[in-house]
Amino acid sequence: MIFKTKTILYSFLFLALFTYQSHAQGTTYDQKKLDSLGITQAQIDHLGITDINHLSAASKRALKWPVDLGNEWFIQFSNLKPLKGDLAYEEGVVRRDPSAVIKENGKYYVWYSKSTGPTQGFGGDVENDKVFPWDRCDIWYATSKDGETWKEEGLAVPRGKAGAYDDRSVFTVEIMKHENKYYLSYQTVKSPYTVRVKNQIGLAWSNSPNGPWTKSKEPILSPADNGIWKGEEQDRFAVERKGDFDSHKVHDPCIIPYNGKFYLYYKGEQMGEEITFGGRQIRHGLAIADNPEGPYIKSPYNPISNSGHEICVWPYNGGVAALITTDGPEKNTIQWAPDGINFEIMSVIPGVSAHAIGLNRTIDNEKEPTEILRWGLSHVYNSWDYQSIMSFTSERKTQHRAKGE
Ligand code: AAL
Repeated sequence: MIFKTKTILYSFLFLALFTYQSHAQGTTYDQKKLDSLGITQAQIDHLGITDINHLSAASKRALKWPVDLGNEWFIQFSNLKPLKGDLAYEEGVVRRDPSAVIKENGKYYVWYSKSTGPTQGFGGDVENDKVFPWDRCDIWYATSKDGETWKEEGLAVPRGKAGAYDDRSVFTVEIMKHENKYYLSYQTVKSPYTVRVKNQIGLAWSNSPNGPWTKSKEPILSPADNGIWKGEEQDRFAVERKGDFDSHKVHDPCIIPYNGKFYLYYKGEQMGEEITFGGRQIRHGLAIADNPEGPYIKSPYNPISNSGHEICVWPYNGGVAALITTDGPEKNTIQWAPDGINFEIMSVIPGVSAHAIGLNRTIDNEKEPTEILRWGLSHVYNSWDYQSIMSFTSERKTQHRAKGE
């Protein structure tokens, strides 16, 4: 009996010591076994996996991550800061969705959606009411010496005349400068602004950032025409067929010169949109043109994201980087595509305080992957009726230490 107890005790001690040692030092696996699983010893050590014969579902996913990912793409955003001067919050006025910031004549320039008065929503008379804060908007612009105090310069692009495709609202604008010409791309809505109304993208160009602007006669991009509404009632969730990811709305345009062509990234909204395990069904698309004015042809690879909201893209290292926020299972990630089309997750970042980002295109975007996000513009909901433009900063985070550590 005593002998038996001793044997059991020793066995336990041996086992405990063995387990401690193998964990303390990490287990070295047989190369054949590693090869059969298609993994390396370095991956096991990096991920701290206890036993490759018992891989959890989470470890199996982690083993698919690239080992050399690093933290170059990992950042955190600051809280937003109010602007000064004419772009400070003004009761009764909507200023939102700032474009990128560019520098001309020694001044920063920004364009944005501007409207006045409260939002009534869709419950009443949509012919005369204001259904969203971005309804009944025109595109205005402002300049600044320091990026903090802004002077509103005036109207850049007004809504179209009654009957035009942009007669109800022009909003959510982006700027592109190419060969000394300026291009504003923006969303357009034709009246009446019902919940089923299709949203399109328009373009205006000028030889000066101060205008005058010439508008495209037709939209440069429209929703896919392959969804079918169910019934006559204004219900955007009732569909016979949903159609492509952008069958209802094309939004948030951003054109960048890329590989000798013009890449128009946009947000798609689908007829019969659902809430998925990542939130709203929102995805991004791409349309490519040989000339800035178009025609823009949608990529057969669309959608090129499975998540996101407002478009925030910049060229980096021969490819295109994108900040993906707000909706979908891959929200709060920064992604990069070597060809501008096939995006992979480069970092998963803490909640993004800065939405509808207006990137600061004066920053050297090639310095490091996220350099362009060091400061720029965003907007805030002061209330459901009124929004104002704010500034953001972000910083790289490369270590996590306790106070005094
Ligand atoms: C934003 C953008 C578009 C939408 C509205 C104004 O977040 O996605 O611009 O139309 O909301």
